[in-house]
Amino acid sequence: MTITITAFERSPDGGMGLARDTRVRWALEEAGLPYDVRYVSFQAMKEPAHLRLHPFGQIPTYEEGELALFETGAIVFHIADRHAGLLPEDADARARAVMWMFAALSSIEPCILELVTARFQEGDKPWTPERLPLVKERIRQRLSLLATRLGDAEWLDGAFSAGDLMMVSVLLRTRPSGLLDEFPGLAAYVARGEARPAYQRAFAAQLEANTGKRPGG
Ligand code: GTB
Repeated sequence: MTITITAFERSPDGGMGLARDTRVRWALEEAGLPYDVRYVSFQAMKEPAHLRLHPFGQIPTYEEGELALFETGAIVFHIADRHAGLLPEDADARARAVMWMFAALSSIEPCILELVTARFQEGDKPWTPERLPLVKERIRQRLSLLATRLGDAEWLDGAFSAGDLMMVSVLLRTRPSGLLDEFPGLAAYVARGEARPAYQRAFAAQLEANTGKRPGG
């Protein structure tokens, strides 16, 4: 059955791979699934046809036959649950991989999004210079604890899983601020994720869609 996802017609990051369609593309590539992309403008995202797919008028969405999903956590879990390669067979290991997906989305991503909001949506507010250091410190606290837990391990819990895919995707958003490089262990972990051929294909596809160029091209 054909899988169709939605992505920004023009991502505000110009193809850095930070928009959330990249994590869905990555999961599809890891699972070896072909997919189509429907590109939507900011205006089209708020129109009834797209709102039927995504109640909050955002990307990405995922359609497969009668099934329509939004929320990258749900989409990546669906792909990982139905196809080999992203979740372990062992039930306990599988539960832990899902736990790491949730950790990425609910214990790490929110403080990173706070920084995005503080800089880009509230950057002109008078309180921003005072707020930014507090927001950054909250991210540092979380990253420090995550770095301690990861230690010298290659991945968060044994073999690469959807938990790592989600964590690496979330951590990538700390790179532009310089915060990721403050944690060399996490920076190396993210680099291992980016080195995966499936990630490379996902990144190249979104780059080409946004710039017309292939990586290095
Ligand atoms: N919880 C949802 C999920 O995980 O699927 C969040 C979806 C979401 O935030 N989608 C964003 C969106 O559609 C795109 S990814 N925004 C448009 C809108 O709300 O009107 C967030 C994003 C946007 C831009 C960059 N960037 O330019 O670097 C990075 C990430």
